[in-house]
Amino acid sequence: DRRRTPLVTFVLGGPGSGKGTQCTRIVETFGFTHLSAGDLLRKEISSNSENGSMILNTIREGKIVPSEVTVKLIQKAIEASENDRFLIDGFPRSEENRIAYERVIGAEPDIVLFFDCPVEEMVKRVLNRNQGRVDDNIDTVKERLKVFTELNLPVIKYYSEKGKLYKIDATGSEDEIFERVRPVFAVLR
Ligand code: UP5
Ligand code: MG
Repeated sequence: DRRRTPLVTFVLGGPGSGKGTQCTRIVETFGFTHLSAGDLLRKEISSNSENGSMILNTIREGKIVPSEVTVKLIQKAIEASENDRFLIDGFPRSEENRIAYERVIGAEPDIVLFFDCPVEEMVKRVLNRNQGRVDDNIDTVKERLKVFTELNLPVIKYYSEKGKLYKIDATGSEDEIFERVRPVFAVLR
């Protein structure tokens, strides 16, 4: 049977800092289940749910979807999984997100990764991605960066003060970055 409290890692960093890319590597090596909050929200849009158009507009503007919507999607995904270790990618994006998660899930994350990447590099990666995301254009990227600085950095600071933060230099090749991530998980039970 699975542990009553799953092992949760929050994966944070600005737009294009490489959260999704590194999560794929962590899944392959350490057997986590990857829950990207952005992917869960994009799935809601394509499934024509009642919140779909609100979510689409919010993402297009680079703003944050109401906490209750995102937390519910994360909770459902955790409950639907057999796994007992999760990477929650791109969430919480604000103190309000963080508090809503802790209230609903009833636990704090075990580990918080922060992919620290220079702004110019993040912009370059996002604009080169070319996968048709409605928010991968220069205007939305500027707003995403602003929201990141104003609302997400305080969350990162909070976990740093709690001693849960692992700040990873997110420059260099994907392999080089993963070698900085590996030691965080290599010591896990
Ligand atoms: N790439 C990756 N690593 C590289 C490297 N080392 N060198 C060169 N290139 C590298 O990577 C981005 C691109 O860079 C890719 O093309 C990759 O190949 C390349 P990726 O791994 O996708 O970076 P990631 O950090 O995941 O970037 P992403 O754009 O997904 O981050 P965001 O945080 O902006 O996007 P997310 O999907 O999490 O959220 C989108 C929107 O959803 C938000 O703006 C918000 O409106 C909404 N949202 C909420 O409202 N609430 C939530 O909780 C979550 C999302
Ligand atoms: Mg991503």
